[in-house]
Amino acid sequence: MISEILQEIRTHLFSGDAGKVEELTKQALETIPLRKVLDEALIGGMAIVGEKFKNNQIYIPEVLIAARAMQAGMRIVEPLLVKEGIKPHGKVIMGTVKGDLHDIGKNLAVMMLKGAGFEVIDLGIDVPPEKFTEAVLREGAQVVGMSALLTTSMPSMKATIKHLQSKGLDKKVKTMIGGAPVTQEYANEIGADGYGADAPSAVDLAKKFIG
Ligand code: B1M
Repeated sequence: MISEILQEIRTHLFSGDAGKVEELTKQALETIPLRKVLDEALIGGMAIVGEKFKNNQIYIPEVLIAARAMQAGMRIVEPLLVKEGIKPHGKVIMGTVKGDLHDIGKNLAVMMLKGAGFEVIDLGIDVPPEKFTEAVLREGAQVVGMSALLTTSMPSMKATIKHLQSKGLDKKVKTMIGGAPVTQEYANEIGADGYGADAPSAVDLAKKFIG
C-alpha cells in the first residue's frame, strides 16, 4: 500500500494535471523521503502508464500528457537528487538515425526512459553514426538507442553499429533499435543487442542491459 498523498500524485499524473503533480510533490517531500516520492509516485506512476500503453488500455496522447505531468514533479525532485548524491539508474544515448526526421516514437521512448529513472542524452533527429560514437565517448553511456521510421534509413542503424565497432565501443555499450519498420530479425541481422517494439520495451531493455 502506498501513502495517500503518493497515490494522489499518481492519480494526477495519470490525468496529466502537471500543476497538481508539482504542488503535491512539494507537499509530499515535507514528510516523505525523497527516494520514496520518486520511486513510488513519479517513477512508479509512469511505470503504470507504460504498462497500460503496452496493453492498449491507453494511447499516445494520454502517455504524452502523463509524461509532461511527471516532468513537472521531476523538476522539483531533480535538484534534491543532485544534493543528496542519488545517481540515475544509468545513461542512455538516444537518437533518430541519419536520413530520418521522424521523432514522435523516439521522444516517447525518451520520456519513458526518463520516467524510469535513466539519464537520457537525446541527440535528436538525422543523427549520423559519428555523432552517436562521439556521444558515447563523451558521456560514458551504457546504452545507445536508435529509432528509424523509414525503410531507407534503417541501414543507418547498421552503419552506426559498425561505427561503434570500429572504435571498439561495441564491448562497452549495448545497442537497441526500434521504429515501425524495424523488427527483431533486423536487429539480429545487424548485430543490435536488442529490439523494442514500443517505448516501454526500450525501458525494459535498458533495465536488462544496465542491470
Ligand atoms: Co512520415 N512516413 N515521411 N512523416 N510518417 C511514415 C513513417 C510512412 C509509413 C507513411 C506512409 O507512407 N504510409 C512512410 C514511410 C514508408 C517507409 O519507409 N516504409 C513515411 C514517409 C515516406 C515520409 C516522407 C519520405 C514523406 C515525403 O516527404 N515524401 C518524409 C520523410 C522525411 C524524413 O524522415 N527524411 C516523411 C515526413 C513526415 C513528417 C515530417 C511529415 C512527419 C514526422 C513528424 C515527426 O516525427 N516529428 C511524418 C509522420 C508523422 C508519419 C506517420 C504518419 C506517423 C509516424 C509516427 O509518428 N507514428 C507515418 C505513417 C504511420 O505510421 N501511420 C509516416 C507514431 C509513433 C509513436 O510511432 O515512431 O513507430 P513510432 O514509435 C513507436 C514504436 O515504433 C516504438 O515506440 C513507439 C510506440 O511506443 N519505437 C521505439 C520507436 N522508436 C523506438 C526506439 C526504441 C524502442 C522503441 O529503442 C531505441
